[in-house]
Amino acid sequence: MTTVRIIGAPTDYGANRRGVDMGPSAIRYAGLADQLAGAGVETVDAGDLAVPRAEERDPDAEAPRDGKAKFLRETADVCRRLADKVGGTLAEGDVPLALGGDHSIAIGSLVGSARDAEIGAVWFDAHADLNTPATTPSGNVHGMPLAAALGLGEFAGSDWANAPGLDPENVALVGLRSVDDAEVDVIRDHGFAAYTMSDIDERGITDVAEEAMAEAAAGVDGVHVSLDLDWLDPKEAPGVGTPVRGGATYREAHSAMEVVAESDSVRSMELVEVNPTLDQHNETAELATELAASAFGKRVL
Ligand code: EXY
Ligand code: MN
Ligand code: MN
Ligand code: MN
Repeated sequence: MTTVRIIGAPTDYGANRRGVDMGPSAIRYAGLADQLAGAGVETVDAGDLAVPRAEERDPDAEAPRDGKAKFLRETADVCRRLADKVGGTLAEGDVPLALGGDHSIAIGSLVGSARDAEIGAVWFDAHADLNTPATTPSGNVHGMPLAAALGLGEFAGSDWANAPGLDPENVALVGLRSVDDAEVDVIRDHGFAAYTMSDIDERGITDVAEEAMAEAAAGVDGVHVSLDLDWLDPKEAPGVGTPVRGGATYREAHSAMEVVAESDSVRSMELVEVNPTLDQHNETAELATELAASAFGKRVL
């Protein structure tokens, strides 16, 4: 039986809105452990990483040489510790499930997941998260985690952000609809498998998700599944800090997670960007728990 170890990373250092640090609590309260039990997996809760409040820190304490990245020192500290937890979980034979927090925590998840392995990554997100300190329009690190883990731009050679076991040919982005010009160039230059909402409209989610998982899993030890709740349409998932209209529907999201489960290649996963202060009756957190259960194999029959 698979054991999923839940690791909370209650950060909002990388986001432009406060409140996403309450995500782990909201997701647990919404019934994550029960949902996963329904998928036939055992869960162990490793608790939350200790994260100092943003108000107590200086966002510009460690300015990058080139460009802007707020709370970079704090983000590095959280991601180093998360990488240790994720890597340690895998070393013990369990599957790590990280709960954000904003999407900057993915740097820690990816570095930890790739510690002793070659991995792929599938990125369910409205955004590409491929900015660097030099290209970011906002300075928010939640718009940079994929670039960071791939060691792009100012992240090249980083001792905490770069995951050498992750290569661009094993990265697939699914559901794109808000991509900055500099990110479009990165996608073209590196040849990522990138699927927009229009691709999903034209081909259907099952076809797109199957191809994305196959791209991510080709020739590697396993796949990290990064689920940013803003991948879904804001009508389904209102409790996110950077909503973008025209996202995945409830059924499309479940179908995609069912494809994820069927691929039998999930090595690690994260649920990020749930912001309870913007939610309605915790429904976005609830949806996150349901989608995690589908990704770990829950079926009606
Ligand atoms: N591309 C924009 C930026 O870098 O500021 C917005 C990024 C939002 C990232 C969200 C969580 O996925
Ligand atoms: Mn994201
Ligand atoms: Mn996003
Ligand atoms: Mn490599």
